[in-house]
Amino acid sequence: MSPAKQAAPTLSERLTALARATDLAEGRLDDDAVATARTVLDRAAERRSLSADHTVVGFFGATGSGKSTLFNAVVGREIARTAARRPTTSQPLAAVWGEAGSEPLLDWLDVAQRHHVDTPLPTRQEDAGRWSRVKGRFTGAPAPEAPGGLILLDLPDFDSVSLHHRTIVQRLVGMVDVVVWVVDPQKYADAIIHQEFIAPLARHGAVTMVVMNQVDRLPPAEVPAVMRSLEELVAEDGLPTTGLSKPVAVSALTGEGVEALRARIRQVADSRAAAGARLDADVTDAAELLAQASGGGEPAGITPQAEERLADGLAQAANVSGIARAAGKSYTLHATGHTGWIATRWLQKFRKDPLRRLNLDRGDSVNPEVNRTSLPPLGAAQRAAADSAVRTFAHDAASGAAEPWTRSLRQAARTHEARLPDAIDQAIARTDFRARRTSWWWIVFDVLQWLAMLAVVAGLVWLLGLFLLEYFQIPVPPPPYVEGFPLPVPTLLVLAGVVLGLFLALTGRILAGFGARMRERSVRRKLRASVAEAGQRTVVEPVRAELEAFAAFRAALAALRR
Ligand SMILES: Nc1nc2c(ncn2[C@@H]2O[C@H](COP(=O)(O)OP(=O)(O)O)[C@@H](O)[C@H]2O)c(=O)[nH]1
Ligand SMILES: [Mg+2]
Repeated sequence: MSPAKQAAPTLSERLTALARATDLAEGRLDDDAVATARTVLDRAAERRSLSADHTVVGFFGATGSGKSTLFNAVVGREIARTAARRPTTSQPLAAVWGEAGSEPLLDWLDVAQRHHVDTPLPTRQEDAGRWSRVKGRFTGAPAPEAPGGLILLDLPDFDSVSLHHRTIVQRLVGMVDVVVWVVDPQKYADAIIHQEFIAPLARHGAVTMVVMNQVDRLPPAEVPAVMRSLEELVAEDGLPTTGLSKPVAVSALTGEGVEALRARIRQVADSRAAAGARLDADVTDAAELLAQASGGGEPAGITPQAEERLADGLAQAANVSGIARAAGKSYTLHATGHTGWIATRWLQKFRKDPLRRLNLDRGDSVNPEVNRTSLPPLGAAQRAAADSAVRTFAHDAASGAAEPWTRSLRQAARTHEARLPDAIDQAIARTDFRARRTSWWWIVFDVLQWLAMLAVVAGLVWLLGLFLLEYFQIPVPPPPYVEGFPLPVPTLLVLAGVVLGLFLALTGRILAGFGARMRERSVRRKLRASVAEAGQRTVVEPVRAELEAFAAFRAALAALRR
């Protein structure tokens, strides 16, 4: 694929590219198009393994167009009539020039009747005695040094009443190297030959000949008009009307034009290029069919925004916000467990950790490989959210592509549909909530709270002692005072302890609020990342692979384009 490689691809390269495109089309595009491509690939492999020295030329046409008579005329011997037991040709019959390598080729063609001709195709001079009026305008090409091998086939009628005959014709029209359409002045305009036979092989102009036989039946003055009319029809079929496929007028009866036809056949055989040219045209046809099946347009592909949207949808399905909120509340609960006023802390025991309520309270020690949450399976609404996120993602990625690829991209997005809820669950299980981690400032608050409580208790004990001593009328010195305070030290201790405790509880709660919000945010971020990663694995990657298949398919078709 180097940029320097601009030269037209060889047949081998085109076949390789077609094989690649066909493999990629399999299961994605229309089965008929794929089957056609496979047939072309198989036939090409077979034909290329057989004699490259021989050119197989087949005479095709309607009943009575004169194929067998013309066959004999071209060969210069009455082979067809002697070989055929019935007046209509029921089996393909071969005239073979060049023995070596012809047998396997004829076996592949499944032609049993073979007539080996040891002399070259006769020339005009040799024919002179056979026909009373020879009007060959064509002098013929000079005899080549090493004439190419030739297999000329006389075939059953394509409009035969016998299905068996028609099957033989259908098979061989796909196998011969050169197709010769033999028409006659009466039937040359019949729709069947044009629509069902000539037009489908319109790309095979380089290996197609069109012959108007029986021109002797027309008044000579009408011949040019009839030939023009045939030329127009052939042009409508899509064949070029110059070169090999330009119609020739012949008469198997008088020999008119037979030499011109022979010269064309000789030329084609000697060039030894027809077999390759035929396969080349077949490849073009098969590629065109695949391209049609693929349809126009191009998928939009995966955008970062689409990935974001998918992650959002999956996060919603996974209840990421709910879990993050629970993690925040859990944080507050644990924080206030350390920072709250000692006197009221026992009330905390009655509050359940929101993470535990979600079965997500498992501290730091998790084995991510086996761990799963005990979250209930996704509910209907959550499933619907996940489905809709996946569908939207596939829709966005496929937008602009034709139907088969839209379908295959949608399928790709849902490859792991059944696994998605599990993957989401695993993603949550893998996420480290740090639910049990204590913050350093909790410890500071905890110590200070206990000190505050100690002060309260010490003050109370002191005051109680003073009260008891006074009650029992035991004289005691007055409690000490701190400079500037109207209250005695034990009372101050109690008051200061209570004030400090409440102050710590209040500031602790405010700080816990900040911390909880941070924890909530971080858990949400981590969960979303985990869920997004699960989405990447189960949805984005398969879609990406499918987009790559599309690109590879396109590239393969481009690589075989001439
Ligand atoms: N006038 C005339 N008759 C022909 C010509 N070619 C074939 N025929 C006759 O047309 C009939 C059918 O010929 P045949 O070769 O069996 O046709 P096929 O069915 O296409 O093989 C026979 O009676 C032939 O003699 C031709 O060029 N001119
Ligand atoms: Mg015949």
